[in-house]
Amino acid sequence: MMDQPIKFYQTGTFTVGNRLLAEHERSVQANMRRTNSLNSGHRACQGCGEALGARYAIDAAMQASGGRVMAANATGCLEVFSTPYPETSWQIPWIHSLFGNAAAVASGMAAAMRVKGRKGVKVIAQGGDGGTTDIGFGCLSGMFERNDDVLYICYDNEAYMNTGVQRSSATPPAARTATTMAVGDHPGNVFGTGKNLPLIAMAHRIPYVATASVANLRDLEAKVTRAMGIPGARYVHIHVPCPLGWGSAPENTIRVARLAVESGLFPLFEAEHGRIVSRYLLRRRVPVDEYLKLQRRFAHLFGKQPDLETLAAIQEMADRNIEELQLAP
Ligand SMILES: Cc1ncc(C[n+]2csc(CCOP(=O)(O)OP(=O)(O)O)c2C)c(N)n1
Ligand code: SF4
Repeated sequence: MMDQPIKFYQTGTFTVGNRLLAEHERSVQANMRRTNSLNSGHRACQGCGEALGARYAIDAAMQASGGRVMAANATGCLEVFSTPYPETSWQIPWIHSLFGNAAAVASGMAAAMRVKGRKGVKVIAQGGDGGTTDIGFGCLSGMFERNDDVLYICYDNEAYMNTGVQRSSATPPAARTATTMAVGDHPGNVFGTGKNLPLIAMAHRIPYVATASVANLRDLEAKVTRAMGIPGARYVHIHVPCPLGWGSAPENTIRVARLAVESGLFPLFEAEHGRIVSRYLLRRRVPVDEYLKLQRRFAHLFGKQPDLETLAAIQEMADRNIEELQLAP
C-alpha cells in the first residue's frame, strides 16, 4: 500500500476548528468551553448563514467578555427561528425588540447598566439587513451619533427573508426576490443605488466598524473579539448567505460566501474612527459569474442568451470595490 503524506498546510486558513494550532491560537469554536450561545434545536433552514454567523459572533463575544453579554434582537429570521414561544435556543439574556428599534433598546440597556454601575456587562444589538439598513436605520444612526456603548451586529442576507424574500436597501442589483416588483430594468436595487451601511457607519466616525463573512470564521471571531474590547458604538456587518432566499444549495453556503469575498463583491475590512485600518487582500480573484451562477436569484442572467451587459455591470461593481479599497495584493 502506498503511503500518503498528510498535509497540514491548510491549518489556519480555511479550516474552522483549527485544533492543529497551539491552544492560544485556536478559534472560539474549537474550545470545549465555548458558550454555545445559540444552541441546537432552533428552526433555521438547512445551511442558514445567519444561524452560523450568529453562533460564531455571539460565542466570540461571550468569550471576550467573560460570559457577560446581553442582547437585543430585531424581528427577523434570527429572532423567529431561535425563539418560537415558549422555547429559546439562546444561552444568554436576550430580549426581542421591535423590528425597527433594536439599536434604541440596546442603548437603553447600556444606559441601565451604567446607572446600576454594572461596568462589566456588555450589550449587543443584532438584526437582519432589513431591520438595520431600512426600518431600524434612524435608531442605529442615533446610537452611533451618541456613541452609545453597544456593539451592533447586522446579519446581511440581502433581503427581508423572514417574510418571504422582499427587497431591502441591501439587495444587490439584478437579484430576484420572491415578491418585490422590479422598479427599473432589473429586479433588486437599481444599479448605483441601495445602501452601503458599513460606509455609512464609518461616516459617523464611530470607534470601530468591520465587515465579516461566514466564509472566514476566524476573521469573524477576531473582529467581534476586537469590537468587544473597544468602548462606545461599534458596528460589525456580516455577510450571511440564505439558501432559501438566494436559491443556493444549503451545502454551498460557505462556498457562496467565499466567492462573494474573492470576487470583490463583499470586501472585508476594519475601520477605526472613520479610517480603514485593515483589509483582507484577495489572494485568489474570481470573476463575479462564479459567485452568481450558484444562486437561482441570478439565474435569469444565464439563460440561452446570457445577459452580458448586466453581468459586466456587476463585474464593474466588484472591480470598483477592489480598486477603491485596494484589495488586490
Ligand atoms: C413594523 C413592522 N413591519 C413589518 C414587520 C414584518 N416583518 C417581520 S420580520 C421582517 C423582515 C426581516 O428582514 P430582515 O431584517 O432583513 O431580517 P431576515 O429575516 O432577512 O434575517 C418583516 C418585514 C414587523 N414585524 N414590524
Ligand atoms: S430563510 Fe434564510 S435567513 Fe431565514 S432561516 Fe432560512 S436560510 Fe436562514
